[in-house]
Amino acid sequence: MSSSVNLRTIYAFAREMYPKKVTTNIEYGTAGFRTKADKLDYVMYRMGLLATLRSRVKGGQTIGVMITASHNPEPDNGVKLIDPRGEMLENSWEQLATDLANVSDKDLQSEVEKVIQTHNIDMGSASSVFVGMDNRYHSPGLLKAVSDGVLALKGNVKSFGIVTTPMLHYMVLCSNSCGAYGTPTEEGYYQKLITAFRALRGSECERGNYKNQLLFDGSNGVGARKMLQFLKRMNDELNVTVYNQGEGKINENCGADYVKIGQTLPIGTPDSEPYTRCVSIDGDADRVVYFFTDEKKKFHLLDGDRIATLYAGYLMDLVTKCEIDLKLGIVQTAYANGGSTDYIEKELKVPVACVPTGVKHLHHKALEYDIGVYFEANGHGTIVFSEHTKESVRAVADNSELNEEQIEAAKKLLSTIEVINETVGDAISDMFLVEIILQSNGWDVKDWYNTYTDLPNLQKKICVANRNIITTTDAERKVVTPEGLQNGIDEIVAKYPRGRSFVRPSGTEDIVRVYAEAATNEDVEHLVAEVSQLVYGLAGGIGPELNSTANGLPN
Ligand code: NG1
Ligand code: ZN
Repeated sequence: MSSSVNLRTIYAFAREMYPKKVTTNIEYGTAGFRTKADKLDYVMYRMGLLATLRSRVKGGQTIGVMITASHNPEPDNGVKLIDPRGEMLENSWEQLATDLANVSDKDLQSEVEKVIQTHNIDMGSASSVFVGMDNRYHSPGLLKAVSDGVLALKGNVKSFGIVTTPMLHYMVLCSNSCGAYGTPTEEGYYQKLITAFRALRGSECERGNYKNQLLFDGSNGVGARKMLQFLKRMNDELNVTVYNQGEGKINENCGADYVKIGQTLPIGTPDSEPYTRCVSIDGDADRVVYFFTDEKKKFHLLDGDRIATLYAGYLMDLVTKCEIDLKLGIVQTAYANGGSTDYIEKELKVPVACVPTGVKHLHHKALEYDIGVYFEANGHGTIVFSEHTKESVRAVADNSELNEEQIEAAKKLLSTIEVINETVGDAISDMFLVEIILQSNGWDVKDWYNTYTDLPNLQKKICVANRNIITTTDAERKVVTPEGLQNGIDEIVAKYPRGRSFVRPSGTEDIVRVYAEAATNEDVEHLVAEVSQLVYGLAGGIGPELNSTANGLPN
């Protein structure tokens, strides 16, 4: 190991600038590290160290560090590392991240040395770390801490300032693909998406029932700013009114999570005609949901399941027209509405897989298909295309001897690959593709909404002494421990037509989540109450049950 870095700097920096004052341990979970912003300085510094080590392990490829607490409230912040292909950090390194975050300042140097030795890292070798942040007021201070961590190991750090989470994922992949994925700049990102959007949308803005009018709730987050940047460059091709642009607190009474969980309009929604398309994204713009109100002002949600099915229908049509044999699949989690799963299996006739909650699980499963569409019901998702798919589609598009329709479909598919952010769910890119498809189908929200009916469903949060006594299997759909809980759930569920319920410990909050769906609103209320009662008793419930949240129920 050549070491051109004086590792004692690690402790000196930690002691002087980023001392660990917190004694409780923190865990790198599905959302990276996430907690109150004032407890994160030392974690950020240490993640700067880790990102530099990871970059050197990966032969100097760029690693991303995104500072955000996504849909969480303003006082929170968090950090996530991005791997070279723009993907979430590899599993085994999640444990290293947890270990590094929890050692004392004094042991920090030896923990770093351990990583260097285990991975045989040449500390004199090249490295590159990209850092980005959301628009919380404490993010710049945390970004400085990450940068100092990189500098302590004599790494190279580049700050992108305020960017959406998916933009930083994009930058990382662009940098590591030597520009093949796109230009690793903010302008490069806008131009890539706008060019593909234009190619697919053509000059016709309105078609059939599709109207070029959209209300966009930016959740007072970074996505609002970036949407405005897109619009500046887009000459009315998309008529978007952006609200919750940053005048209020991030995610407060607005944003995709608020809309999905509360089944309600975000604050500040402008008055509009019934059936006007409305979009809501979250604070770091990696989730998107659609919604509208009808003539009776009743709220209707079009969530991640709806977006996935819309995409799958469109892609199948293009693939068929291209006459290429490609395997398309949809990946969901247990939270996907049973109505959507039925529709995928019976109407679309597309294979559907169910994986545990957490984007990385969905992403990895989706990579098994030639074209993998994945979405969490909460609106996080994207499409991944295999190299084989890209090559075969390109071959059709370039073969002038084939018929026009076939070539046209292949060209459209190529532009679809360009408009989508393959690295991670991207609210704005996802929204562009939804708009393209609705326009291409000549659909308004009613047409989209009528493709299938969601089963009424409810979620509850239960406080228990130790949520980890609940363990699950079968993509979280069955409980393993505590004993008797699954049998109890089965007995309750059997009483309700189309009933389904599952229980799992949250990965991001200290609670247990109970999900239920059933044929009627009344049934689902009883079902979720009965299962919650059972969980409360068998898993050691404490305190009052927290808020219950409704999907598919009348307001
Ligand atoms: P947990 O808290 O593990 O349920 C939540 C979301 C996930 C995912 C993560 C990461 C639900 C039910 N769960 O996880 O889908 O988005 O946060 O942010 O929406
Ligand atoms: Zn997010």
